This record gives sequence, C-alpha cells and structure tokens, in this order.
Amino acid sequence: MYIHTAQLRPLLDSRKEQTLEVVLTSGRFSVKASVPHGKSTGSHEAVALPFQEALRSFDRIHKELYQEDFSSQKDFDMFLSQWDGSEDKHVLGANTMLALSIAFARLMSRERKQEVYDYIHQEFLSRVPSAQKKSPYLVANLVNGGAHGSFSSAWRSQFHVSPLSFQEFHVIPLVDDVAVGLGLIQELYSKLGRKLSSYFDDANIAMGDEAGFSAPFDSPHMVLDIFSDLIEKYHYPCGIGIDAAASEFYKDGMYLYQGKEISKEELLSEYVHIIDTYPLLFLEDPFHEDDFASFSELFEKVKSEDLLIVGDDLTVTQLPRVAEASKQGAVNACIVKPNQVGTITEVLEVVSYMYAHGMRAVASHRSGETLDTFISDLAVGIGAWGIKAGAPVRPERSVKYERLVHISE
Ligand code: 2PG
Ligand code: MG
Repeated sequence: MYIHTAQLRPLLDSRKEQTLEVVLTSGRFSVKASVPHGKSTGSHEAVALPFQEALRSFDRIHKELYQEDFSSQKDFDMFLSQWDGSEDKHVLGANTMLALSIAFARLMSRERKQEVYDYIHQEFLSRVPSAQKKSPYLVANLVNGGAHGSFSSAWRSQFHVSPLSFQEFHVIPLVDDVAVGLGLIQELYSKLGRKLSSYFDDANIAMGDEAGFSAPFDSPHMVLDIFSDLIEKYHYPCGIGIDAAASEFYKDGMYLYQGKEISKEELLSEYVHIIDTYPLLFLEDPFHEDDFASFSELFEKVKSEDLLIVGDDLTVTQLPRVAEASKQGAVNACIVKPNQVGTITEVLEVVSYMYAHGMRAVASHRSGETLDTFISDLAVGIGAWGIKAGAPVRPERSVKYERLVHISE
C-alpha cells in the first residue's frame, strides 16, 4: 500500500497539554490517529518529542513515506524504526511513530474491509496462533491520588492530611459482558459520589486526571473501606485494584507514604495487610521501577491465581524489561501502553512474549488522553485480560468504553 499524503498536527490532550495527531491518506481512504501522554511516566519509556521538534523530524521523513509500497504492518513499522535508528526513539519520537503506526493500521483495515480489532487480531495470530479475541475486564479508576489527584487549596489547612500516595483505586466488574460491566461502573460512580458528599464538603471533592474522584481521604484504607462497603452492600460482582505508581513517592531508597518515610519492607507489609483485608484483584507498580527484587518478594509472599501483580513503570511495554520481570518472577501481568514503545509491531511482539511466559496483558490509556479509541481495539484484538480507561464520565475516557461496547455488539 502506498501512502499518498501524511500530515502531523498539534492537538490538546485532556490536561490541555500539547500532543499530536497524524492524518494519512491512501487511495480513497483518509484516517486519523492521535496519541496520549503520561504524567507518571516510567524513566525507561520511549521518548515522546514536543510538537515542534516532532514536526521537524516529521518534515524529514514524510516524503520518504510516499516512496515505499508497504506490504504489511511489520513492513511499515520496521521502516519507522529503522529511520529512527535509536534505541529510545528520540529521533522520530515515539509519539509520532505511534500515531503513524496506528494510522497505518487503520488504513490497512479500511483497505481490507476489516474492523481494526480484527486486523490487530489477524496480525497477532501470526505470533500467537491460539489467541482469542475477547472483551477485556474493565479496570476503572474511580479515585485519583498521587500525581493524578487534584487538590483544592482549602484541603491541607482544613484536613491536615497528605494527599493519597497511591495513584489509582479501581473497581473491576468480574462480568464477561462489557456493557453490563460498564453499567456497574456507572452505578458505582454515582453511589461513590453520593457517599463522598456525606464525608466531605462538596468544595473539596474534585475530579482527578482520569476523571475519578479526588478528595481529602485520610488514608488509602478509607478509600478501600468505602469501595468494599459499596461492593458488599449492593452485591456487586466486583474486585478492587490499585496502581500504587510507587516510583512517584520513592526517594533515595525510602518511600514517602502518607506523609511518613517508610522502608520497602514496611511498604511490603502494608501491601500484605491490604491484600489480607480487601478483595484486591490487581496491584500495579507496588515498588520503584527498578526494584525487580521487591516485586518478586511480594509476589512470592502473596502468590495467588486471583491476584495480579502488575508491571507498568517496571516493564514499560518493552521486551527486555518484560523478560527481566519474567526471569525474576516479579509479576504475573503487565500493562500494555503502546506509547511506551512506539509501534504496533513491537506491542504485539511484547504481548506474545508475555503470553508465552504465562503473563496477562492489561491494555491502558494514559492520564493525558485524546478521543482516539485504538486501545479498545487493541485490547479485544490481543484478547487482553483487562483494560484501564479511567472513569467513564468524560469524553476522552467514555469513548474507549463506548468503543468496547460497540465492538461487543
Ligand atoms: C499509569 C498511567 C495511566 P500515566 O500509571 O498507569 O493510568 O498514568 O499515564 O500518568 O503514566
Ligand atoms: Mg501505572
């Protein structure tokens, strides 16, 4: 397939920060793809370039894009990787690369009269012949702390509590029907909102980066108690998840946890206590991004089929880090964020490695999102265990859920 025109355009993400989108045309078809941005980014992620810099690189590559007849996704992505030539993608920029890679996938699927998730699935089958398409479990972030929290100025003086150290508190409906799962999340969201109004002044309840609630909780236990009470009271078939994003509160060998310096051993005991007390299903980045050993220690201690210990900043959707996590027995699941690595081909490669080594995949949005819904198609196409897409109450998050429901229909 020949690319006839390629454009790179600036775009604002949900945090009003600049990101980018690509428009590609081929023959009769014109498609768009945009990419999100993280805030709690892992230091081993591929490099995203600021728009003006990205544009300079794009100006150099885009005419070359018109010269080639690309026969497959792999062919196109290899072209991008070779043109970039760097390990961390800083020449072309992983953000531009991913937008191009997704747009190319959309063009190919239009050409082949396929849905994007079918196209991804077909690509994936060549690596994992037994792969099944399926709707993922919804890992919905309803309380935003850490780097994603919003704090009103009245907070600290009025409540004298630190903001939550953990970044995300999820509810996870354990139902196969994605529309039913979404309905449960919406119900929980409204009930949670009403409950929070009974604890806090409305002026102190804000919306965090991923559209979950942000409020002066006195500890993570308060959030977990509220979640488990709601789940129990209404018999919701739901588990609970946490993304600690621990690199964000780690400094010089210690963790600044809820306003107190604690050691990794103390943090580990806190996790064991949480796991013993609450219906926890999912625990992401419990330790600093380079501390594979503490992940393994925790994993050994709490080993259970029913609890996912998940790598995100630890594994950054990149093969060498996922392989290291597997070798060290650090996790049994990994977050899959396409913009941590840069191309669809590399995403599929790393997911096939994960499956071959008994790990589950959880496709994920970023905290600064756009209206692009590629991750929903990706999640279904690779048969991911789950998807993180935030709280379904703001367009950049809701569109991901709507796409999943539409696919399942
Ligand atoms: C995470 C993500 C998405 P960010 O840590 O998992 O929820 O946050 O995009 O800020 O890295
Ligand atoms: Mg994370």
